[in-house]
Amino acid sequence: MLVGADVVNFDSHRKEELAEGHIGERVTKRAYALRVDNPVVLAEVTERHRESVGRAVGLRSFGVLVAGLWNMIACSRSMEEPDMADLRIFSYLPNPRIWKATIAARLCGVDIEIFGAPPRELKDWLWDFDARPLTQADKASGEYTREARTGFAGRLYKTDAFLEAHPFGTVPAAFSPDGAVGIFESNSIMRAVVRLGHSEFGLYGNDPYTASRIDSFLDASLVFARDSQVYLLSLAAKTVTREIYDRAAQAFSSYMSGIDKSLAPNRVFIVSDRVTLADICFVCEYALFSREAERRSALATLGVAPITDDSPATRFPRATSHFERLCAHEAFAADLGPFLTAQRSRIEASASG
Ligand SMILES: N[C@@H](CCC(=O)N[C@@H](CS)C(=O)NCC(=O)O)C(=O)O
Repeated sequence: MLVGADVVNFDSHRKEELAEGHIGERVTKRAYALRVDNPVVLAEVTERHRESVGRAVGLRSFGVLVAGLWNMIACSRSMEEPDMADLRIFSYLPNPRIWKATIAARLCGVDIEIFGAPPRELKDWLWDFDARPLTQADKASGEYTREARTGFAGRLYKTDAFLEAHPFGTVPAAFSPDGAVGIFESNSIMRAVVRLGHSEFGLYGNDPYTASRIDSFLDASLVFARDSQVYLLSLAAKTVTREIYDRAAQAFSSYMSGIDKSLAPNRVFIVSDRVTLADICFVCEYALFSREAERRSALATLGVAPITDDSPATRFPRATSHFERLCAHEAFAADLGPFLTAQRSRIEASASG
């Protein structure tokens, strides 16, 4: 649990909202429901969420039988007025970049829906507002075929409408409910959530100066995220070089020093007296970067150890304890909890293997 009077305040606001049946409750359910690695939660989903679950989970997990069920549900649903979420996000799953949006959504009562599949399966999806697994005809037509650029290899399948909404062609890809507006870059998707939500929680500050200071942290995170992404992708592809490693180490050190300093001498949050987008972004970027420790053997071939082996808790004590405290909060734990548990076993396996 977080400490400090402001947090207590913030928590009680949220509970009040939820007690009134606020849609924030649905965010949590929906986010859980759409975790492709946890199909058990199907039972918890309400009737109107089933189509999304069928798409995100069913086809992968249960094959043709569920595909039939999915079609039945989709047909019956098309006869009703669809229950539109405030924002739709398409991505590979799980994806720490999306957690920026899901955490923010839980904290300010926005209803988002998430479509996607694990990274290796997303190359067999049609990337679109109505994203779905590809059919043989989609593949054969050649109409949607594009060269992958970042994080994927070979071919991807994207509609023209997707590329119009998302000119950089990347995921996570968010859309307005009618699909007309595409929002890209995970920080901007998180900003969209907060602009759609309840401003009284102060997630984006309550005055132009505070909001701009929050932006400063988000921009700084993007500089770090660039080197972090190059490093993580090269680790996964086993193409990491000493130069990439050194750049990532430098970027990590610089970002973490700034965050640590922002929390000095004993501030509870990075920007204001309550949680903001700067805190959410930091937690997600740190979690994403920490995945490097799962690639110990790829690093050993360079004769180096994971960058996070060099005791971040000693070098950046405020930043690391901030991460831990926020991860324990329910709005963060919903995403970070399962990730950190699974990560512990992956790191153990990579150390012994
Ligand atoms: N900085 C972006 C990163 C997005 C990104 O680079 N996505 C990659 C996957 S890691 C992608 O969609 N690549 C599509 C392609 O290769 O065409 C964010 O935070 O959203």
